[in-house]
Amino acid sequence: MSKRKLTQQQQRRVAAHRAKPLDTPERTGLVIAHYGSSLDVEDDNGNIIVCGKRQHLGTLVPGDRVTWQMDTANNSAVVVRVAERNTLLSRPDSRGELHAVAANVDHLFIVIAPTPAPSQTTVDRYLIAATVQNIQPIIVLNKEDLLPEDPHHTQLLELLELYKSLQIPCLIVSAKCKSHLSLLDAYLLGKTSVFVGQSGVGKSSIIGTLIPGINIKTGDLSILGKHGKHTTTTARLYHLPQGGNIIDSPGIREFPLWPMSPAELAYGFIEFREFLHDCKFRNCTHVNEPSCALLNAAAAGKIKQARILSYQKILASML
Ligand SMILES: Nc1nc2c(ncn2[C@@H]2O[C@H](COP(=O)(O)OP(=O)(O)OP(=O)(O)O)[C@@H](O)[C@H]2O)c(=O)[nH]1
Ligand SMILES: [Mg+2]
Ligand SMILES: [Zn+2]
Repeated sequence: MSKRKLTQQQQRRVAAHRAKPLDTPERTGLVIAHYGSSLDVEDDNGNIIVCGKRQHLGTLVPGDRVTWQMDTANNSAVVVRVAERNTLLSRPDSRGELHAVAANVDHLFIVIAPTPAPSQTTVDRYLIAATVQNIQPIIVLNKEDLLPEDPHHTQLLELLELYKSLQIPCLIVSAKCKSHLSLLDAYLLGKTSVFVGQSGVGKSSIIGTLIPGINIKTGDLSILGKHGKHTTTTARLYHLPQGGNIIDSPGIREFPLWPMSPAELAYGFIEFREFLHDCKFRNCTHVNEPSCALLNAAAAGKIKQARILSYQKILASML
């Protein structure tokens, strides 16, 4: 049976009816997760309310503070407003379209591990996203227990040294052995943090260890490797018993960046900034131009070669 098509006027009337103000009391809440158009919203008493939302609100993500009301006619709850966001972590999909991941985040925990092996450009992309959104990044090397036998042990520690030299906090932990996890407390307590990183590095395992008793799925690496599947499929916010929120997010293989100019990209590498105005050409892309202040700084050892290479690799991937 074919669906009867509504005329434009009818469609407008339907939309106006749907958006009609409700006369039930307005209540505040925190978005915990979203599943398609359905949201898990925590009310002020800690109860989870499954809500729909007004269409014009766009995507709402964990960390969003919202106002919701009961729609008694439909016996459902509806989010009617979203508070202005302090920060928003977004990531583009393979077509370059930006998608919000988490809102009102203070700290971005970039989780890496000996397996699956980290990609420096992925870490650098996350660092740029954090810098642009004014979110403090922290790098966590998980699976410390695997380090001694790891053939790339030295490179991994060198990578951490590189980020430490850029004043980025770097922590080494093991969710499995529950070792050194208290190092995270200083950044977690009273803050909203989001955990990101490749699939299988142990984001959900760390969160499950930090908050005993929560129901959080962790994956089997051998299956992950075979099918490229993610164990965590949607971002979700958890409360720390000591105060603070952690948002777990689905892992990805490579974190793409939204299209940006060479100038914006270079600005995202914090240690490049002091050299950026000294290149001979104002539109220098810092690849092979003569009298490039950045390349000169790298040659003089003032900037790490690995970071220049990472910048050039990300730039090339955007062209
Ligand atoms: N040896 C070791 N294995 C760990 C550690 N932490 C986690 N794992 C294992 O790593 C695998 C993946 O862990 P998850 O926590 O599901 O990884 P994830 O980063 O949440 O993955 P996605 O949800 O797919 O993004 C599981 O088999 C864990 O048991 C650790 O400290 N040491
Ligand atoms: Mg997970
Ligand atoms: Zn230059």
